[in-house]
Amino acid sequence: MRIIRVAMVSLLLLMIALPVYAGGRLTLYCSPQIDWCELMVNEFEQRTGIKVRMTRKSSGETLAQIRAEKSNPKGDVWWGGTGDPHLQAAEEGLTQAYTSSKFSELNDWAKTPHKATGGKTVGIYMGGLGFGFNTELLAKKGLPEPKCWKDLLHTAYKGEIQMANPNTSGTAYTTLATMVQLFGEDGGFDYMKSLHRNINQYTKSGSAPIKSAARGENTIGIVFMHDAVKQGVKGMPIQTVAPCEGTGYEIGSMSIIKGARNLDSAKKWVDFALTADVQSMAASVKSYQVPSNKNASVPKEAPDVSSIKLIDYDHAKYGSKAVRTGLLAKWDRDVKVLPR
Ligand code: S7P
Repeated sequence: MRIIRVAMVSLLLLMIALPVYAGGRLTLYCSPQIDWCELMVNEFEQRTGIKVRMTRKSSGETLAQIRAEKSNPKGDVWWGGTGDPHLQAAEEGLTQAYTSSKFSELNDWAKTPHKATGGKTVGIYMGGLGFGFNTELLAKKGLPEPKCWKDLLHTAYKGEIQMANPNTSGTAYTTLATMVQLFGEDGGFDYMKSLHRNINQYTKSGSAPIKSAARGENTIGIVFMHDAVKQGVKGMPIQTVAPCEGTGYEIGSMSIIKGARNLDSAKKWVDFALTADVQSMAASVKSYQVPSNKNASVPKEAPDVSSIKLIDYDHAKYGSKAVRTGLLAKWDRDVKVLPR
């Protein structure tokens, strides 16, 4: 009798669990903001019945994890984060090719990484780099409003600026690569060394500097402009700046991990994430990047990239293993160790 009861309870539990697992599983490495990651996971689970296990990590950290797991891959898809480390992952053979049926709906800038890597990565959004500042703190400290990258080198800002560490953060690597492209390699590193004197902390995550500015714990944060706009829309005293010299930008990307255990689910995720109405949902969690699907709605809050001086950022070069690892090693050796 007891055996029958146990069997019936087990059967019942299985029936409850079945609708959730019927569609399969997916292990997702997610690099955008956690609220957007969670929104995407919930929507995907509802639409497909596939159960997702998600972890959120910054771009450089995720690349390091996928590399460390190379001989025994645990993740299926890496969604979001700056495109440069996705390009490096493709070059290192850590990701695999897939062309979604949604590919033809994408803007050309989102197709470029796909074409450059034989289909191993694809663009999902775009966003310009800049900085934001806490208007109340700036006024209280009697500091001038910075408008240009070079303004941030002024001695008045000593200890007032925060950025992430370019090894862990895609945002911060984009900053380093942008300075090298704006001012040349020597000029770019001179800039980073001078900036270092004004930095109060290098954070792990790229958006952390503007979150701490929003909390009043930091004055200026070097971040993607959409991450600063998010804080302003939330009602925080944050003003966003598109630097006067011009600025770099990211092609936020997505890749299927080589050796993915749940390849069918991974392909379904890629199709889902390139779908116009799914991309349009980002604005509901105040993620204001420009979506890659031409039919997705561009949030009205998104910084208007047509009115911002964007440099001709060389993604192929700065996403290559040799250049990216070279710049990071040089930053570790010549910048990070300097006294402040
Ligand atoms: O917050 C959104 C966003 O700025 O975060 C991504 C970023 O790479 C993840 O943070 P890290 O800088 O810490 O790597 C960007 O792709 C995205 O636009």
